[in-house]
Amino acid sequence: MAYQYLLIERRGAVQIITIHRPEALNALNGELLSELDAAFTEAACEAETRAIVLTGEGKSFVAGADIAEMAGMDAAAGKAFGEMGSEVFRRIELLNKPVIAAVNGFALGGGCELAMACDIRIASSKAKFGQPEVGLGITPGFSGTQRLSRLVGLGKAKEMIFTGDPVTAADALACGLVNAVCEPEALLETAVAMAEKIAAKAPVAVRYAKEALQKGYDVDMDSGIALEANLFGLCFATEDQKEGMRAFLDKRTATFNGR
Ligand code: CO8
Repeated sequence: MAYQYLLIERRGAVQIITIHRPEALNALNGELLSELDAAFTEAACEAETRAIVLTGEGKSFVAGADIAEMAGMDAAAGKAFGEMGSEVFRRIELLNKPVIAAVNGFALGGGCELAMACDIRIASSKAKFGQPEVGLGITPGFSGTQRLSRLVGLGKAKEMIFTGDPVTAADALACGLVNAVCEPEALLETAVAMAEKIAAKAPVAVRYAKEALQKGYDVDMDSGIALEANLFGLCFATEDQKEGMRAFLDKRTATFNGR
């Protein structure tokens, strides 16, 4: 499918999705959100795609939801727009494949929320993260109040959201908002290398591990352990489990077919 605001590139089993709306620092309008949803849904269905890297073109990852588009909204339209973004981000979070955000620059408002919906965040040393919404008269609306506190703790999330102050990549690393920071020129390759490493593992096992981590995070410990047990058991119904263990015993590298 052709997109107005996205560039799609394949590198073996890794798909790179680049947000490309540089004239507005990749701000998320309704159309861009719909395209993101379509691109991730497409990637979810492609057997050859085993991991996804999401990045932005230019000096911004995403500078937030489109303020010009939101400016005239009433309460009902604001709620609908917030719900739309939250639903798209939730689908990314629950996608059947791992998603790595390569945060190249500004990740503000909806941009920070989009990065947080990804499984892993790698930041350029030039990246800036923040939830500046209260300065615009709104709260974070794409689930930022929920994900930020889970990642950095309630106190730090309140500080970031109440003040609206952005944090540097180094600060984001220190508070657990990102997994790693690297030089801007190494960012994409670092993210792709991690995605390739994941893509070489057993795809069904990676998918079940993501499901156990993601769904188990929001339930009590015993329910989470039961969820893990079910998924662990299902792994033994896959060809990849047979291959992975046989390869270990044969002292060779496993080749997984994703079944
Ligand atoms: N929306 C629309 N346009 C934007 C946005 C945005 N979020 N961010 C930047 N742009 C546009 C600018 O208007 C400008 O356009 P033009 O050239 O036509 O004037 C162009 O991008 C370049 O921007 P700047 O000239 O401002 O670039 P600077 O390098 O000087 O500044 C900043 C970069 C600091 C990132 C600055 O652009 C900025 O502060 N942007 C807004 C950041 C922000 O507040 N983001 C949060 C938005 S609110 C949000 O995301 C809520 C999500 C939940 C929504 C819930 C639905 C109701």
